[in-house]
Amino acid sequence: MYFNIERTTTMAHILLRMGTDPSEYIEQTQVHVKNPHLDTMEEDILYHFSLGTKTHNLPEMFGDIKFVCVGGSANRMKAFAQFIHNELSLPGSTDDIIDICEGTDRYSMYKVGPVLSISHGMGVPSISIMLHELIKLLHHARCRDLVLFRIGTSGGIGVAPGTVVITDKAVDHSFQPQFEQVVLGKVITRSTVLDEGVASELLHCSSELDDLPTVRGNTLCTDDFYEGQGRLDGALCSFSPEEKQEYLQTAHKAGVRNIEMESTVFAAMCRVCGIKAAVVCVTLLNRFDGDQISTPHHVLLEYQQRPQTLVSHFIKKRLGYIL
Ligand code: R2B
Ligand code: URA
Repeated sequence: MYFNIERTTTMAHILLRMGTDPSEYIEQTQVHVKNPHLDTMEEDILYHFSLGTKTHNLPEMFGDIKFVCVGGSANRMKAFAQFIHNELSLPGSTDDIIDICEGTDRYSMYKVGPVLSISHGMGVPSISIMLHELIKLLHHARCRDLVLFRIGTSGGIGVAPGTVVITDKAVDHSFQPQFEQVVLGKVITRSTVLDEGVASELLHCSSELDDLPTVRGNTLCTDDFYEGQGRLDGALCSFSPEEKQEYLQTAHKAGVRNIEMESTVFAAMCRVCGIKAAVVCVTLLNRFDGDQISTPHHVLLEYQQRPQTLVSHFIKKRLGYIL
């Protein structure tokens, strides 16, 4: 299979580029699942990935993963895998990069060397299902020292379109850094604070790249693109333009610089499971100026490349490709 051939070569690349002291960048951290019942199961079927512990050798397939990148669209995550393949000068052709989840059309997954690229769809329920299975997969595969990124698009608040926002805190509708999950009819609240070290490292990486306007700020996560994000252009609208502006102003004062739809559950689940994580989203518009995304398609494509470029730079630096 493609990933087996790659794995050997990639580890050789990495060892060559590691320098004399690998401990400089390796911190031994395991992926912790927080579910005592998993140990009692004879088999774990990762249904939405079409993978399982009995049907697949997960440690062999995924044991060398060091970076996981998730994003909404399957096409974009395939493009990211191809981009990383070229950036890391991996052997073989990008045409041979296969969808590991080809047995299902729920999510797509691509592995290139030590990098896993997966789509998660839109919204909290979709990414949450994917993250449960991803975290179990990484646990079964005995992965260590991982960084997990969400790369995506967002609406900006008071920043120019095309700005990349590295999330400090993923916040809910009342601008609190928390995610509320209903479990057995009760609300469980989890913190959504992200890894400070990875965020600072990403900001430093952005300073080394041209044409990549980047800021750090809080990210508002909503359960809807239209009314939920204060848009006036949905099929329904229950508020006035003034009320919309007031909410966006309050968000801005609370340090919010962009709005998207997955960051709180992403941050919360990674935090509980001991995974270092970051959210890197480009803004497609400034929501103070409007609601519709009218930017030309080719410009949007270039914007969407920006989080990929930044994360790729981070990965290359970590692997010693760039000093
Ligand atoms: C950003 O873009 C999508 C909505 O268009 C959503 O998945 C998000 O978080
Ligand atoms: N994604 C969002 O969730 N909101 C936007 O405004 C743009 C992209």
